[in-house]
Amino acid sequence: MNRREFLSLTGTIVSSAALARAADAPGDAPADITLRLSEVAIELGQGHTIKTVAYNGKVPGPVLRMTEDKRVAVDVINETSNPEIVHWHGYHIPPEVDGAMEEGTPMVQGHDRRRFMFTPQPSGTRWYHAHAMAGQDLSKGLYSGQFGMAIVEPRSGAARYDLEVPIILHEWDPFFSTDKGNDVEYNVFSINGKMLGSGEPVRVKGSQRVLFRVLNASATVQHRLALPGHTFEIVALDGNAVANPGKVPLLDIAPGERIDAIVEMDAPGIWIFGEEDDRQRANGAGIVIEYAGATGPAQWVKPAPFVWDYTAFGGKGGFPEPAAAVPLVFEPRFDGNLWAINGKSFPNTDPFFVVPGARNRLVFDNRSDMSHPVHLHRHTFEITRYAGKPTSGVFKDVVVVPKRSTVEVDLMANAPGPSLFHCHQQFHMDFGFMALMQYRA
Ligand SMILES: [Cu+2]
Repeated sequence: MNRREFLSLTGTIVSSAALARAADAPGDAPADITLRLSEVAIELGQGHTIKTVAYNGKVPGPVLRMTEDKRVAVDVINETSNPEIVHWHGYHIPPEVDGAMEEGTPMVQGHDRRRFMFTPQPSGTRWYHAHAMAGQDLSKGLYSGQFGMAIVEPRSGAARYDLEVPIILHEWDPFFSTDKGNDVEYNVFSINGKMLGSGEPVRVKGSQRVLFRVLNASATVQHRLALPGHTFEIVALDGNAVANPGKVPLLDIAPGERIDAIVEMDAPGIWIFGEEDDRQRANGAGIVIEYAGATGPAQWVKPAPFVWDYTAFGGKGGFPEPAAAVPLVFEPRFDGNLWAINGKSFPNTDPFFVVPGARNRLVFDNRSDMSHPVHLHRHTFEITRYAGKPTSGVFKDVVVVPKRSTVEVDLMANAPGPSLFHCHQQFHMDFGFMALMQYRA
């Protein structure tokens, strides 16, 4: 990847005119996309109907398709009585429309509506979801049904595949699993809004190349997925093409992450594409893949041990020195119920500053005994060093920082305005693990 490509992937120059136009009032022209938030009852499987808030009456919300650089008007109609907000995850769009109140995007009040206008970029597998605080209320934010996939099509050049299948993970019926109330577990799991065995199977034919666009829309759970008899060719992470597409036996995906994987359908049968964990799979975390003409029950085979490593999809590393390097230290506070960045918990965290128009390095230093999938809004970053290992060509907007280790990422600071940085684990984000990135004056 050369410098120009790096700039085009990681940088979006946002003009002040674009900012002024960003949050227009609803006009007479019809919206390109309408998202209607309402309370719904969703049948995940027999005997498992849950009440939640969802987009357009469905869980997940509709798969939205946009074209890179083609401006869209999105109407958000909130039919609930609570203020809500829709975040466009993985987009380089202005803070007024990005969908984080901490950046200045307005909430959509209960029984109100608001139009958001933006120019989708960059292309790739993106998503949209609630960005409201849930705190101790496990019915709100990403614990709810407010999530969906959004695909930004490139202006030109399409990937080669025969069939595209979204795979969207979520959990339901959450509860606090420890006396201290500092971890959340779930009774029910779903893919594409259905428990394993309850929805329609994914129907494939032998020798097809299937692009699975996998999205972990979980509030808190990292997942590992396998499809017995098949391997995954990883072509993109968080929607961004990787430097070194490689084949792996399973997918490891943290909350907020996306993986685009091509699977050659060369093992006829009926298979469970599912979570490695037996309890989660038994409670819904899977989907059936059915070859044309195959019969019998769906098969599961426990995958061999495998260690997921982002750097397997990267190059050798080696970068110019950044204009600035920003250390960000993650630590638990008190009894572990509150998280801190550089010693302070949100809303008291200090903003951190990057040099406009330049390469900036963020140095994540995780001094806790948990891994954290950290997310930066409105920017794409390139992993430059992962747990000590240099790499390049892996562009992401969420990266798992393993416990007791450091991860370094570079970003081009080309999207002025505040950008939210936080752990995508809702129970961490809501309890202090959040800070604003600002551009130096
Ligand atoms: Cu976290």
